[in-house]
Parts: sequence; structure tokens; C-alpha cells
Amino acid sequence: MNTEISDFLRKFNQEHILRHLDLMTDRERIGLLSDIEQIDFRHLAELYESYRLDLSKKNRKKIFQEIEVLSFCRGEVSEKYRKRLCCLGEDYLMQGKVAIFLVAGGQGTRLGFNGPKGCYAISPVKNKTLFQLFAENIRALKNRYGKCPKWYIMTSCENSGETRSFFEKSNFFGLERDSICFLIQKQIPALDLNGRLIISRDKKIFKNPDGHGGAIRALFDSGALQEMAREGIDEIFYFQVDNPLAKIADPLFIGAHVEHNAEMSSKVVNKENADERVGIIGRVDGKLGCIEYSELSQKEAQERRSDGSLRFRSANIAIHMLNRNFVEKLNRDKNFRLPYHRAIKEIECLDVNGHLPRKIQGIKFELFIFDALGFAERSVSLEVPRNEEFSPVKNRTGADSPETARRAMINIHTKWLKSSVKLSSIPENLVVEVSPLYALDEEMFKEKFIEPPQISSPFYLE
Ligand code: UD2
Repeated sequence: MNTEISDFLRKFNQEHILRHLDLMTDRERIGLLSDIEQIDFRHLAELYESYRLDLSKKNRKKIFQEIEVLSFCRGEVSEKYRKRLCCLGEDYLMQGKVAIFLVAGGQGTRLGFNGPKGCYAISPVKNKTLFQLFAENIRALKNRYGKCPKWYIMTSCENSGETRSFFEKSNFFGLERDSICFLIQKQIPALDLNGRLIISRDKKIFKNPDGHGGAIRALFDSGALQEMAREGIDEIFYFQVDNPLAKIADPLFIGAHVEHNAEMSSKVVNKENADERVGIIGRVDGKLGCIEYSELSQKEAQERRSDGSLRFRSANIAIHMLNRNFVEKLNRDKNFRLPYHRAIKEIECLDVNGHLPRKIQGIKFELFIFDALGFAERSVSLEVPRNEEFSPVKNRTGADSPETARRAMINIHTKWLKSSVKLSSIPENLVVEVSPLYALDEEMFKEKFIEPPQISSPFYLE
């Protein structure tokens, strides 16, 4: 083995790699060495050091503060103002100034679904996939505002091929091929609990996608930001693949963000109860960000405001507006770095002696998009009704599962029906689905709906 590489690996406490290299075929060795060349060892050593330090000392308690939100849910803000913000957002959509950005790089492990989560069939009547629902939503925006917003989809190395071929097979769900752009986020090596790199089953360095926060760099590195600038796109609507209720490019949200000249904004919903396991948009040591539920003490989680509501109640639903210039500015700032978060997970690795795969505990590093909030000079947090905008598909059963998401979709569309027909015309336990191509919201539904002679289950409108 080249002594330069040996010395280098030894210096960074990675000499176990030498043993792996010795046992490999030439081809495997070339693959592994090219992997190694791309690793920033100094940075990984720093990440490991911070893990070790945190183990040895008790974490300092952070200071958390609640934030004020803009809310139209409680009737405190005038309808006139809401309409003005909506008009502003609609204006942006008509001028093609907004891009849609979906982060879909994660794996549906908790859901027990083998494949990109967006390919999961979720709609209650037609069993449409998450990707199809989003695509129909975007086509409906085009029909409504005359311009088709460009759709950027971030995938990871793990699911990029499958995601693209799913779109190709589905003929891009009726969207123009060039209105959709795929970009791939970076990966970062995981470490074992002794800070050593892990060799995966395919005899490469084990890496994982760098988290949804990797979006900030991916937007820049892929050329997406430059393309947006050329096309006159100023604002980016960011959302996650797991929420079928996401109101894509909601004009109210766009309007609120633009009106406040904000650099990054968030949608929040009211936390259901003190024990709900959701992140809270708030201040962490003075900086805007997301307070992880595990970091709030029991006392803090239960604290109440004078009106009886929870002090920390603004749950993060991972829907943001990002100003394009802001994302560009972060990328051009040499000192900009989002912090890496750590998770201890089971990882399959090759044993250095027998080369048999086995499972070990390892440290995965990830970046989170909400940490970029701390860099924004101005930000709006818009509170929206949970039952209309948030029902994520995360777990196989129970809370946040396909069952709860389908129920939420049925409830919304039943409510729309109730606004247009007599209650007695709606059968009990109606399974109803309204395609976004038919109506994007209740107002649009009311304008369009003509009552049929009979409504029977399942009931579908497109
Ligand atoms: C996230 C938030 C939580 C809350 C919740 C709302 C974190 C740590 N927590 O929880 O505060 O807002 O969502 O639903 O974010 N993704 C990528 N690349 C990656 C990893 C994830 O694109 O490397 C995507 C993934 O495809 C999904 C989204 O990011 O669309 C969320 O990922 P998650 O399932 O890991 O987040 P979760 O449910 O822990």
C-alpha cells in the first residue's frame, strides 16, 4: 500500500481501512480509494470530537423563547389583510416568480415502504401516489395562474434513479418534462462509536444523505439557483414529501413572506398537547430555529400563556419560503455552515476479518433546513389550521400513518361538499376524493360544484 495513504489513514485513526484494502480485489480497492479521496477527514474528525465531548460533559441547557406568529386562525387579524396578502402571492404566481421545491431524499424506513416515499399510494379513492397528488396540484396552479411553476425535486443517491424512472414511467403526470428538475443532495460518511469509517456491504465507505439541510448546498451546486435567477424566480416554496395536505405555493404564505421582505419563513400549526413529539419554531439561545421536543424540559413543555395556550405551541410542519438571494448569499459566505446533528443508528457493515456483514451502532450526521432560519434577517411564521394542511405519512400504523392521512383528506373534501349541498345528501362514512385539478380549495370548489342527482361512496371528482 502506498505509504502516503497509510500514513494519512493512521493519522486520522482509520488504519482498519488498510486491512480492508489488503483483502480486496484490485477493482474493489480502486473503488474504495476513490471514495476515500473525496472525504474531508479533518471535518469528520471534528464531528467525532464534538460527539465525544458531548458524551463526557453534560449538555449545557439551552435557552428557549417562544415567537409571535401571524395567524388568521383566531380571527385576530382582519380578513382585508388576509385578502391583500393572498393577492400579493397570486401576483407572484402569475408572474412566474415562485419555484416549488420538494425534498424527497429520505427513505421511508419507518413507514416500512421499500422505495422513494413519493411513490407511496395514499389518496383515498384513486390510490394516487404522493408524487401524483403534488403534480396535479402544480398543474392546477398552472390552470389557475397561467404559468406553470418550475418544480425542483431533491433526491439522494439512494433514491434518485428510482424517483426519476417513476416520473418517466408516469409520463411526468401530465407536466411538461422541462418544468421538472431533479437534483441530488450530497452524502456524508457515518462513523462507528470509536470514530472510525464504516465499510458497507458493497465494500465502499458507508455514507448517508446529508439531511434536508443539504438542500441549501444542493440548490447552489446543481445550478438550480442560477437557473432560477435567469428565469426571474425570486422565491422558493419548500415542502416535504410526506405531507399530502401541503398547500403547494399557498398564495397567502407567499404573500406574507414577500410583504415582510422575509429571507426565510415557516408555516406552523398549534401543538396538540404538551406531550406531542414535534419540533417547535422558536428561539434557541436567541437565534431563530427549531426547538427539538426532546430538548424542552417537562416544565417548559407544559408552560402556558395567560390565555391558557401552551407557551411553546408553534409546531414546525416543515413548510418554508426561501428567498433565492438569501440561499445564494449563504452559499457565497465562506463562513456559512449549518450545524450537523447526530443520530445513533444501526448500520450494516463488513467485518474486517471475515468480511461477513453484521450490524453495529454508528453515528449518522445530518443537516436540518430549519437551522438556516437563524441566518435570516427577517422571517414570518404563519400559523395554519392543522386539519387542513398537515397530516404526514411517517409510520406504518397509529399516529401520522397512511390511515390518518387518508382520513384527513376525506374530512377536508367532505367539508367542501357540506359547504355546497344539503347535509342529508351526503351518505354516512362517505369516502370522497377531490382531485386538485378540480379544486384547490373550498372557494374554488363552491364555484364549480354542481350537485349530481345522487352522491354515493366512493365519490371522486376531477
Ligand atoms: C421532520 C422535522 C420535524 C417536523 C416534521 C414534520 C426534523 C429533524 N424534524 O421530522 O421537526 O417538522 O418533519 O413532518 O427534520 N429528507 C431529505 N434528505 C435527507 C433526509 C430527509 O430529502 O437526507 C427529506 C425526506 O424525504 C422528507 C423530509 O426530509 O421529505 C423529512 O425527513 P424526516 O422524515 O427525516 O423528518 P422527520 O419526520 O423526522
